[in-house]
Amino acid sequence: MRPGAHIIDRRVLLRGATALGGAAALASLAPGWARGQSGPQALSGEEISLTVGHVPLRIDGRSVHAVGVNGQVPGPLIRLKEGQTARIAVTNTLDEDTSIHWHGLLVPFQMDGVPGVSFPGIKPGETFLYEFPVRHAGTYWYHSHSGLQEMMGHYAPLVIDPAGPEPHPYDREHVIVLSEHSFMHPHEIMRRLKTAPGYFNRQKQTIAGLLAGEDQPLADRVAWAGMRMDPTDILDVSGAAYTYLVNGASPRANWTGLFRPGERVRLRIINAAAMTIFNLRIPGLPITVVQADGQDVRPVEVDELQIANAETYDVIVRPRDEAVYAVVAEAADGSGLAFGTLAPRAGMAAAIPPLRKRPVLTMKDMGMDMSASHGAHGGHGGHSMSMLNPSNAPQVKTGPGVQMISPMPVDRTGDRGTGLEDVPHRVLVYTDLVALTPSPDPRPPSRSLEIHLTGNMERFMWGFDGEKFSALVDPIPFRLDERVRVTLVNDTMMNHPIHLHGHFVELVNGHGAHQPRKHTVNVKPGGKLTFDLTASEPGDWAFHCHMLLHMHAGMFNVVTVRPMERAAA
Ligand SMILES: [Cu+2]
Repeated sequence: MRPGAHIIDRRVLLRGATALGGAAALASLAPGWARGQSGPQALSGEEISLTVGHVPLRIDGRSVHAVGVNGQVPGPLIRLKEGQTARIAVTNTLDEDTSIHWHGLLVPFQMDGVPGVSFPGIKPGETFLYEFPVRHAGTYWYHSHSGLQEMMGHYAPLVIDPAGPEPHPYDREHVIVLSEHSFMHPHEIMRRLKTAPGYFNRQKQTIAGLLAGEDQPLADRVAWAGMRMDPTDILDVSGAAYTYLVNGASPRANWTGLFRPGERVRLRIINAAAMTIFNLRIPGLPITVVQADGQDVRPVEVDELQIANAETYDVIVRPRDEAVYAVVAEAADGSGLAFGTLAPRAGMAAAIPPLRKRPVLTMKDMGMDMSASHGAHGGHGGHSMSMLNPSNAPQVKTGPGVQMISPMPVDRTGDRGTGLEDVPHRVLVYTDLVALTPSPDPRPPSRSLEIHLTGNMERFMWGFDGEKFSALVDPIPFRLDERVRVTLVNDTMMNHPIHLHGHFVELVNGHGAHQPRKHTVNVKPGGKLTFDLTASEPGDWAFHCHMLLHMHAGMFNVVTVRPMERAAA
């Protein structure tokens, strides 16, 4: 941002703060749906107007500058109906370009909202008209694809009601948008990560922890240090910098959703965070998952689920008594939590639980499943040599941007997510997801493709196949309507939620024709994951990690889908 822009931001912020002030500001900024009500507050119909601009946000009494939509963070809920046409005019009042990407919606690529890929972006003072047919139902969201605006508040929920009957009936619903906000500007966060990796990791292992028998044994610790890896480095940006939010409300502000005992309450959970994976539970209430990434799945009952950035899960809970229930979304590194309450009456608050034991990464997260031969990693630093063996992946361009190539990556779709390995209750894993209806494309894949997720945590460099995105990187070509099996191999020790625009991919998880369809798939540290893709949508599509700063640092490419004759040219 230019220096002058700060002055303007500040003035806008001060004016806003003076005009509204304190709790009144918070109340008037929070949209109706975010206050636990549902219904008429949503924007719906054929014509919708949105304005992107500076928003003075208050979190726990402190003011912070945000970028919002229609003066709100999160922005307004858009509610559409399958089969309608949407015409959404977006006006930019910022002093920099903006954009809106409709995350998970199948739209013509010119309406997909990625500057430089699908359209030029929306200049300051301009209005861009998005126009597209609404082809499918489900819970989605929308956000900026310009700079780091998403990290500053430019995100919001989007719900599409089905044209036909709802396959999973419910009596009441609440939208739950999980996110984070920092009092530090995103560019400053990025700068600190570049200069001091692990800057926000306040949970490093200590001598006291070692002596107490917590964390890693000494031999492992010496080995990890030799490889310049930190097993507590789970999320790049932690609770040290972030306040975690439910519908824009901090844990203290306690977002509350109401219910009447016995009702089936549908929660549309959206992870709109820029850098945070959440582990979500509602102690005392079983959670029935009925939809993943907007696509219906066979109901599966769990006690906790992990939701990566950009994923959505629709769940149904059924509180049968007059009690209050805590909605707890813990950051996967255990550094903080987002919190809200489900209650039979307004004004009731559940207790905020303490954080659980912080997770520590294992050899499996480094792409070495040594469960069968524990002695092999006795830890003398010797196996650091094997961390960069390119024979495992000849297509990866090795260099400073590649710190390791997973020596023995295994499919981890059946594994619990980071932080949930040992919790004593039922946890959703990807292999639990079974599509309600069979795949629209029964053909077997005609070719397969492997893409490596690479990085150097020491330098905060990220990419695909060893390359940071630039104009020089070749796009990934698909022939229109071809069916391809794609395997993503994670050569890093971080989770990467990978998002392909314009398509649903079918996660290969053992359920054949009922493989779940997703727009975002989280590839676990050191592991791999496979999906089938029918390249049915012509055009240029963004393909990237949804950790915003990973994308910003280069884990991004363009997928092109072309008819055969043009692909050959
Ligand atoms: Cu990533």
